[in-house]
Amino acid sequence: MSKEIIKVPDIGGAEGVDVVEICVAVGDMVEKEESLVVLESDKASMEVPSPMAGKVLAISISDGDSLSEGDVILELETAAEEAAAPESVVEEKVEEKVEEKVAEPVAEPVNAAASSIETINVPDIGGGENVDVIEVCVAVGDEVDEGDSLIVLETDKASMEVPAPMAGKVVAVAISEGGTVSEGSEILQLEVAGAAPAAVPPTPTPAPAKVETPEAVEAPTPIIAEPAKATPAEKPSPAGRFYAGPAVRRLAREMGVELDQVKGSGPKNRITKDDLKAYVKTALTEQSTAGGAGIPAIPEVDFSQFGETTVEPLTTIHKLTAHNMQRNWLNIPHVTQFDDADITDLEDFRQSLKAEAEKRGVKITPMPFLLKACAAALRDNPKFNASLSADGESLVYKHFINIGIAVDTPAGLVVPVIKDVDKKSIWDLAAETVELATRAKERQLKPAEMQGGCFTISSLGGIGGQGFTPIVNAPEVAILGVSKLATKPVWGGNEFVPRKMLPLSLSYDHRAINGGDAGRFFTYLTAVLGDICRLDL
Ligand code: CAO
Repeated sequence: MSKEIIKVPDIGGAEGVDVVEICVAVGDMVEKEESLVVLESDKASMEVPSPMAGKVLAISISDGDSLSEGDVILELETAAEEAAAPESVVEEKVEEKVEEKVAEPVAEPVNAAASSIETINVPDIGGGENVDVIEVCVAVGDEVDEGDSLIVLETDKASMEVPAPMAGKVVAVAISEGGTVSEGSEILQLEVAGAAPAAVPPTPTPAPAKVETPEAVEAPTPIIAEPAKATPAEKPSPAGRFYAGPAVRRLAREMGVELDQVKGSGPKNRITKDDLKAYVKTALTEQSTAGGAGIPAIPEVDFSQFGETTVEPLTTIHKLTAHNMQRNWLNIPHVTQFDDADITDLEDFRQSLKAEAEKRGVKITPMPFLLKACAAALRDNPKFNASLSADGESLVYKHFINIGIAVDTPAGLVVPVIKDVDKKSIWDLAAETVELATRAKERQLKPAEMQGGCFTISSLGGIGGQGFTPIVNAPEVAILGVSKLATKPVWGGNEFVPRKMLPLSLSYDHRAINGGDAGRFFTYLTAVLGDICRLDL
């Protein structure tokens, strides 16, 4: 084991380069070539890779520090054989450093008219051949200012931006993301107002001074792109800007993340690996929350730690119902209104039909009367027999009255639809309710028998309860919940009298229906249920 001091290598003579990301922490094990720190000058970003594998013992820099060649970055504990490697590493990298500076992008004037077309080529990129184009920052028609980034290139060690050497309008783009370029490759053509500038000859790039082998190990020199003009960090490019080092860009590509969606927390809003990880974590959490509405996920609990458990998969119907319920609950601003209908007379009448019902072989419950009463209320209050258009801009009124009935089956909740309720007799409706409910429980319903509903009745009256708030069955705009009939004392003017009161709850979509509409519908409905003479039996 030995301790090695890792210093800032030759960074092309740049002084006072900002530390924008420290990629490691004390205690981390790093591989050879793994990024240690991302530096950024006003002209380029660069990553300093580790010259050897080892464990980070101490870090001597902080985010935002300004570094120059030779400044200590960190201390590494390395295996003995790793420590022997530095010389060769430094030698090898010294060779790589030749011509590391990048010349001004070359503008080749086509003509010198008042408005000219300039071809912008890839400048000297430190001898790099077939360098990946990872971002094209402009599109045909964009106006660019001098210094705006045109493309971002990436080698395995650094990302570099090629800025526009002059202001102008992009008239053609010769490269695309995912392609490769070399020095001299055409990037794009720029329409430049005024006289064309003289061609800028490639700046001969001085070889850097030979690096003396220091006592301490120098990290390999990154390839540094020095575009001619600085791209101000604060200035967004026409295509929108984000700052990220090559490692982050690589990771983002691997994970399929669009970096322009990620908020950077580093200096100049640079996107760090942690930002990327946090973005992916949030996206996954949101995805696992059904509906993706940004609602915090319900934490998963291992219930077996509290006692014995069994797991039963949901039926398809149950899963579908759950999905629809959540969709409707999240999309519809629900209001639920409550009232009791005095069905004393209706119940007397229903009881009087029992003998006839038996003869007809039909069971007569309150349901057919509810269907009839709802049909009358829907006819009188057409907004309840409507649906909102998908764009929410209009109401679609239906000139037919089809009512769904929620049926509780062993496989889950299903809603068969009785068509043209207003045109059917009490006996027809009673028979159809039993028939559809039976076939629903036997899972024999055809899809068409569950479609075309205008309104739904959900009756728990045969089961129990004083009231509940049903969820609107979109795209319908209202649903009636029916609870258990109870005999209650009602003030008759002189005394309390026992009356059979049916608790009703009306949920409606407040986008389509307002409180006044609902009040009128409910008043009409309870009046019809309370006076069978008004029911078109
Ligand atoms: N109050 C008191 N008794 C009632 C009643 C009420 N509101 N509604 C029905 N009953 C009685 C019936 O008269 C019948 O009594 P008898 O056997 O003595 O005649 C008994 O309760 C059972 O009725 P039923 O429930 O079988 O028949 P129905 O026509 O009222 O309802 C159906 C049919 C299919 C709607 C019902 O069986 C059902 O599945 N209901 C559950 C719906 C549900 O789960 N809704 C929740 C949806 S979540 O929003």
